[in-house]
Amino acid sequence: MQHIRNIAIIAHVDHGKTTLVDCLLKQSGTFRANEAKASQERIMDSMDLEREKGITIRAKNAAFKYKNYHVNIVDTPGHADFGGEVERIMNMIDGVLLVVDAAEGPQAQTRFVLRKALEAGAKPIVVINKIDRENAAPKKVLDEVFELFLNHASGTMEPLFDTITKYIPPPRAKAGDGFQVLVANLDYSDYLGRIAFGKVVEGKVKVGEPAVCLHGHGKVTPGKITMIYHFEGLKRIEIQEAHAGDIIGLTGFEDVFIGETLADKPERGALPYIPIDPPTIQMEFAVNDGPLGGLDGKLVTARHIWERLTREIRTNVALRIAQTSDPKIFAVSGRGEMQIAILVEQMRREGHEVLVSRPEVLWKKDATGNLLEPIEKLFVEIPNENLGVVMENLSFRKAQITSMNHVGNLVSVEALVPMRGLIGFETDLVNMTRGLGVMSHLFHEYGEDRGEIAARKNGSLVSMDSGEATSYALNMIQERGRLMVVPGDAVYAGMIVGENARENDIPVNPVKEKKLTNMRSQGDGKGIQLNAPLKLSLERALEYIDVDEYVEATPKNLRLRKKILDETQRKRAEKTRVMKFVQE
Ligand SMILES: Nc1nc2c(ncn2[C@@H]2O[C@H](COP(=O)(O)OP(=O)(O)OP(=O)(O)O)[C@@H](O)[C@H]2O)c(=O)[nH]1
Ligand SMILES: [Mg+2]
Repeated sequence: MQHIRNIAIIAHVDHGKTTLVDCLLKQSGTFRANEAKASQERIMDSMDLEREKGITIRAKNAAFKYKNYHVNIVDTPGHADFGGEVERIMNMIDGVLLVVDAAEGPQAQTRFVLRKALEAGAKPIVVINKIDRENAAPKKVLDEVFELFLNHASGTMEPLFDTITKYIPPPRAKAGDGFQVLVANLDYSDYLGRIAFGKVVEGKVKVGEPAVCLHGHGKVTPGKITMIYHFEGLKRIEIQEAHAGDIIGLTGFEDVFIGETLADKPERGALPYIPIDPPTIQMEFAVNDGPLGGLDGKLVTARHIWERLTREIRTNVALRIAQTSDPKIFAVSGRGEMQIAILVEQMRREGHEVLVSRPEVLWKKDATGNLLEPIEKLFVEIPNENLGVVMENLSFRKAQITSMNHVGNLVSVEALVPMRGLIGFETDLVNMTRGLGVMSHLFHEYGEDRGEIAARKNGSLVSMDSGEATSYALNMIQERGRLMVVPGDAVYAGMIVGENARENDIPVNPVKEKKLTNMRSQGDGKGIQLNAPLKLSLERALEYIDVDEYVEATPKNLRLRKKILDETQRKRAEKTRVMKFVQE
């Protein structure tokens, strides 16, 4: 059996099956040179009608020898009327040659016969045929054939399934009495409370059994397993008992955290605790108290924001939240501005309005009072040609390059960068590499203060009045910098309507109307050419704003504003950078 192979040739009509069988038979030396068959064409089309019409009507067997293999081969008809012939022979064979004309590409019958073959569990080999034809496009045809396979995912995926089961070893776990579960993820349900997900590392766990939670800081909480789930497809199925190696969800422990161990008894001991990266940046979430507050969103009060944040941290373990001395302001800490921006975006979609501050890093002090700041390990991969600008940008950000590797056209760079310097880097990277650069970062350590990092060089153009922006007014304002609003936009006093070309903030009046004394320019706006406004995405806006500014995020609008809207009050308040510290 080890030396037998049984295959069929399948294709759309006229794509060259029978001719290919000729070649296989002849080149494997099946006929002696003086045999009549050696010079005949389409040997397998032996019926008179087949020869007359030039098509195969009946499926037929042949065989050839190759090395010490005996290969049985079945030629099949491609014409749609004879599909039954193809279907019938499928239980004889284990593989098919799917022949496709390089000029015509896959056709209706190609699809049909491939489906039959895959349903029968035959392994396919694609043969792109007639590549000598004038309009042959073998590469394109190959792509098209690949598409066909994607439509039969169950069939093609089989080699991958086999590879997974063959190469991935069974779970590292051991059977026995009692149990240990290492918690790797959390979820929350209003009915069940906290659900801890993880692998049964040892033993077996049953519903109703007493258990303990071995916390990361050494504390032990006694409790009971109230429910166990495992996964079937995307569904969570309740089960009564789970065994070593299973990945399951458990309920019964409200304060279990990622990295901690659930076990049958304290003596079982905790598995090595894997701490998650600490939050290194913080942003303020505040009630939208601006004049347009509540116009777009339904969830606008401090209570709405706090409830939403509380719900978020039940499952999002990388975030921390805290109340501040101002009941309308909450502190949200996390691993990066993107992570927090995603939360803001979700909140907008749920109908929330919220003011969000610029991300500020969380500092620490060492035993002797020296300032320490979070240092991240940065990984960047960029095209060679962008190396110069990226390195320059990184050096402004106080990055210390630790390694650099050239692979083909790409360079991968590793660096230690203060988190402060990393804010806004992703946007720069995308611009510097036309989107080809990729980056990621991990917490490295709290290290010594890396010193001054240059911040935004432009001040803001701040509206001094409320109303609708007019093109007449914006036309004058755009002389001073870049606009962020368009005519017709609602603006208010204290709102940022543009970027000043200079470093300071200046008040502007975007709602001014032209006096209608000059008859010729009646019909405000005609003939005025405004430059395209600067439209910032949420993430970009968050890293763009200064310490005394907010992004106003509502379901329909993103606006930038000064924290203090009143001009006189704002002038009196000093723009000081308040340092935020980690709350241990
Ligand atoms: N240019 C070119 N023509 C080919 C090639 N292979 C086969 N043909 C021609 O294509 C036509 C059909 O060939 P067959 O071998 O009868 O095709 P088939 O798939 O067996 O056809 P059915 O059995 O009727 O479905 C014939 O005229 C062959 O000479 C090739 O590689 N290049
Ligand atoms: Mg044929």
